[in-house]
Amino acid sequence: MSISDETIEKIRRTNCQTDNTFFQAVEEVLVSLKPILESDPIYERHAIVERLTTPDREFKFKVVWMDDNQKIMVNNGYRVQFNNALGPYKGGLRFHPSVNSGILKFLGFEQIFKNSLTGLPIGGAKGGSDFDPKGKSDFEVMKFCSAYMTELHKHIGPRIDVPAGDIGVGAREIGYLFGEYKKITSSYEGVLTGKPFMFGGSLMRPEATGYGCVYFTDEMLKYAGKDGFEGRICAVSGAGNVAIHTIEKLYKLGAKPVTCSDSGGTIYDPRGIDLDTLKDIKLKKRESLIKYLDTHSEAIYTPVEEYPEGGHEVWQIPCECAFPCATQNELTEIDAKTLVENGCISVSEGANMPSTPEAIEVFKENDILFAPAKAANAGGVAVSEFEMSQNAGMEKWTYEKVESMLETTMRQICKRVHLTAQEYGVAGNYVDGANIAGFKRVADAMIAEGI
Ligand code: NDP
Ligand code: 2IT
Repeated sequence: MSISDETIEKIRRTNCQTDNTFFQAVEEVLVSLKPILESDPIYERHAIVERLTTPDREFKFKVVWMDDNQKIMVNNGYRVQFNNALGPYKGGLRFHPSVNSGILKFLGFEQIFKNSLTGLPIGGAKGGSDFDPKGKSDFEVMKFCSAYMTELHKHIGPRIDVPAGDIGVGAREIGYLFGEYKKITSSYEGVLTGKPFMFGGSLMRPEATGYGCVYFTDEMLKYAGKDGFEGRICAVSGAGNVAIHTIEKLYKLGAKPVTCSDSGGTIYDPRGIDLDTLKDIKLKKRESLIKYLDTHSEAIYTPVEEYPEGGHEVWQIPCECAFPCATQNELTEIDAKTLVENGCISVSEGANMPSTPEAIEVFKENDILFAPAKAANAGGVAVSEFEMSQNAGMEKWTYEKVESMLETTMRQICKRVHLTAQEYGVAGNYVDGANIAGFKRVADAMIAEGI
């Protein structure tokens, strides 16, 4: 692609949005909320739905930085502050070429409900950039992060808005962002979570989302009378922070995770994914998953070009428990049908909105236990809030303490979702249970705080 083609493509992508994810997320929530909205007119009187679906404010800004060849690069930066009825705005930053304001609005909207479900004092936000960290040197990532923070710092603060990581943003990026914030403001404060431990990060934050998702699923299986993970074959998609730690926890509970995937393809290892190799390839070397074959000739790699029409290879592999942990809409109706045919009993969303609405319908029709993202992956943001508490108190909690708090939080969320679904006449429907329980807490706070 020539430079001018690249530029035109970027203008099209960021200014002529066809992105539908925000509407998809809102529609799902509104359908779930029908019973609560109909049972109490107070929510309509206070225009809660209109107020909840409109962000408090959205920032879009230019990020100019210089690559290692001294070429000047321009990206779009964003932060969407959606709702702070329950606490400071809180939510991750995503660095990925697909990022636009529509995707961030969907993620920010979901974050309000997720954060509410944790029971912790945090509001909902999301941000990021169409910057692609892939293939960039550490120095380039640092320069981009500094340039991004030059603008972002005006809008955030430990009691205002506390960003964290998401796709493409891990401890390395958070470290650079923190360094720049500190430099600009001369203030050493807990303005970001997911920091490296040596300067205020929480132990267990890297593991939190994946571990939390497995704890949630364990509890959900218990409620359904299908105890435990021992010996269960699991399919996991993704090969990043969430997927890796989901796999790690699954092993600890006796399960056998046999798949993982990245944007290039899927690995199926019938002996179980070798976690050390996976970490080495994706976390340490930041390489393609195809490298897994170098040391594991028994595994099968399927590149994306060979995925089934309208579906994804990872869901073709027979499993009892599925964990989509890569990105939105990565599990389609076709995939859902395949999972059902292959005897899958549960699907837990480690990623945000990975299942399409049609896929969720298939799960519902077939009584598959389904843990929606805003409940199942809330462990990450919960431990982020623990990090905020540690920073505010100048404390460092032990790994054991944080993990025990994470486990309790996830089991409590599952209970809240389970009981809410029962209360509203949709027992076993965790989508409705999560939406209603998340909504109720934030809506009641909004009413109490007035307009
Ligand atoms: P990472 O950047 O660590 O990993 C993302 C993984 O998903 C990578 O393997 C990446 O492939 C793959 N991926 C990303 N986009 C696509 C795509 N469009 N098509 C195919 N594969 C893709 O991100 P996380 O693990 O942190 O996030 C994964 C999901 O979990 C996201 O939906 C995120 O919003 C959600 N989440 C994350 C939390 C956290 O604490 N980090 C908390 C709650 C939810 P490749 O390696 O090739 O880039
Ligand atoms: O989607 C999410 O919950 C996250 N990316 C984590 C947010 C956070 O503030 O830790």
